[in-house]
Amino acid sequence: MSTLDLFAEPAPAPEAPAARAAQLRQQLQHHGHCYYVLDAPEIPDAEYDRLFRELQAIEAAHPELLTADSPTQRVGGQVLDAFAQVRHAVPMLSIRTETDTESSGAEAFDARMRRELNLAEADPAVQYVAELKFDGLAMSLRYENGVLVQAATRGDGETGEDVTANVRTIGQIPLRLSADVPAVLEVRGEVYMRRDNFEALNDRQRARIAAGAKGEKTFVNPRNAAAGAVRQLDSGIAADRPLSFFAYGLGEVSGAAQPLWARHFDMLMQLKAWGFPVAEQTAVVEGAAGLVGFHQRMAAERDQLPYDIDGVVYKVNDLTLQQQLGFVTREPRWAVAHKYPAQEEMTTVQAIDVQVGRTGKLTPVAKLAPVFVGGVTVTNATLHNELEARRKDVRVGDTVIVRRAGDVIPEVVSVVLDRRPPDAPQFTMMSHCPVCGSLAEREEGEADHRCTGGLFCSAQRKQAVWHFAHRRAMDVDGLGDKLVDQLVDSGQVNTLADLYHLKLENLASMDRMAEKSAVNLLDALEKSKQATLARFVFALGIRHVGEATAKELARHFGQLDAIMVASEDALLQVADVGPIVAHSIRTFFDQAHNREVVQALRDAGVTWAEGDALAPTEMPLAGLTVVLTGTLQSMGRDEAKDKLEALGAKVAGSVSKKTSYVVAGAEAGSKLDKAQSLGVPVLDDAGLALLLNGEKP
Ligand code: 5U1
Repeated sequence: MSTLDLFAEPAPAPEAPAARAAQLRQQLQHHGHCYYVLDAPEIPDAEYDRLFRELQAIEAAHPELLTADSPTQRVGGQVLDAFAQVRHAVPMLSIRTETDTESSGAEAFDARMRRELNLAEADPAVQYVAELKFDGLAMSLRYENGVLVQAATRGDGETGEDVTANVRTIGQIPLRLSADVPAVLEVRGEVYMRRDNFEALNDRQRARIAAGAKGEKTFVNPRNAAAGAVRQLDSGIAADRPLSFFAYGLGEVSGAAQPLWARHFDMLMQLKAWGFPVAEQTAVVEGAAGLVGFHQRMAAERDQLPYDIDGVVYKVNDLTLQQQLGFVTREPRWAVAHKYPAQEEMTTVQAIDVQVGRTGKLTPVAKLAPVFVGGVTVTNATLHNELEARRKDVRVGDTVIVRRAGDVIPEVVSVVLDRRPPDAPQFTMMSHCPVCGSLAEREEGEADHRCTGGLFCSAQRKQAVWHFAHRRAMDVDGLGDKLVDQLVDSGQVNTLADLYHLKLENLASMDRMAEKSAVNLLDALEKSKQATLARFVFALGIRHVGEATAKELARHFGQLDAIMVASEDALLQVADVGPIVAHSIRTFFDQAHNREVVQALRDAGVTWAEGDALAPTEMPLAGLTVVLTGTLQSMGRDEAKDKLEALGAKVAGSVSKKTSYVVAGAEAGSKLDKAQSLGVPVLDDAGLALLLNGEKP
């Protein structure tokens, strides 16, 4: 039966519990097989759990419907034929699992324990061991006379699979223990895969698939990868998949001279002393408050752990009390697992939109049927870029598994291919920006498409205005982020040139804008109209054109019109400009709307001194290296730097023997000391004025 068949049938009406129970049993059997036997789950755990709970509820309400073969009557999965079967000397128990809020679950467990132990209110708090619930594969390790003789999976709790050869490859599992261990010691715990090892494994798998290897696949999550590795028939392959282990319990223990421990925690510490990994977070806590505190701490730490956990486990610490509490079917009464909200869920893709970011990056975003995952309702998941969307092959109409861990943005983990509608089209990135219609381009070697609209694209407008006003661009003092947001959002600034048409009344209507600040801003805008060519070119925000490149362009071409019409070949002649930068400049000025913005800025009065292109060597201060330090009286350091560079000097940040001059203002510090010790000439404001006159002092 395919998953499609399973989901195609609508759930029977509530008045037909027998039919629904039969259907659920069939579905759970199918998915249990996929999960436990094939290691290839088709649905997220949360979906499986929901079906399981629905069946449990029906059986509880209608005990006559309970059948011996119901999945609710079995702890684990089936045993693979290919592995030898192992009968556990002591059954591998399951654990009562609850998905609860942190306090009510812990309090209910503590209240249950106190009731079962007949404790009065005045009696002291029960002591618990709080542990992590690892998201891996339960394992029983049997040591005889200190030697690992067998590793077995849980299987159905009574009979598991002999996976000794594979488990021997796990470096963390001791093959031989010190001589003072009991003659027979079965250590129980969880085999898991660390997240970094999982990522590395999937990278290797992708490389193998890309190289054409047959039968290879990537893994959905670390647990799935760990289970796949443990069930490898070829232990050489298992060894290639790095696994880890945490111990948390015992099976058969015999041949010890006297009782070895009185508390669960002491037993864990003994296992640790014998060389088994025990999670360092394991803690002894008192009463419900202690359990709640642990739950909260672990929920906060969860995403920083190097491995996945899906909840926490609470156990009564005192072994005598554990014995007194006993078992219900296959679950001990003295333990409970509290699961965190599922981090993976299944939903459908209703559309794939393309969003344009402030830097022009085009991001495909899957619009999802709302789904509650990782504690929030998720309706969007980024697909990052076209390559990623294609790699995952996400299509409109697809059923997908969505993951949201902690505060990390939700992502599509994989597509449930069985449920893909027949004519779902593959995603293709659009050729033009969905916001402004400019060309969308992907540069060679880059994954992202970008809108080339720059100044013109409204999605990029805030970023463009903010960049334009920057101190090192047009230097518009007082035009901060918040004000830019308001001006753009209110529609007062649609193009950069609109900045120069702002009136006092426009600014006064903005939040937290005093009249004095508005007047100052208008003055700053007016002052900024007297630019330099380099600052203006930098202010345009052409991709890849930083401050240094803008200066080189200004120096090389002398005039804006020359830059605007320069071919890529001509641009390549400029120091600092390579093919990517040349292409970016050409593309920018090829767009009519960008040329229109430039013209509108000129019309608004933005101007700069234009000159002929000068070869750098012909400039008056060519060949000089100047260091600026301290507070100058005549001008700010940025202004001095611009002026010196415009005359061909290089302005450096540190003093060396090669420095031509150090210009030192008030409170100059170590740079001045160094200049003096190296004998580099030191200039004051007057000396700087001479330099800027093109004279060498
Ligand atoms: N940490 C931990 N995980 N875990 C899982 N302890 C623990 N104990 C378990 C299980 C199934 O079972 C025992 C309570 C029998």
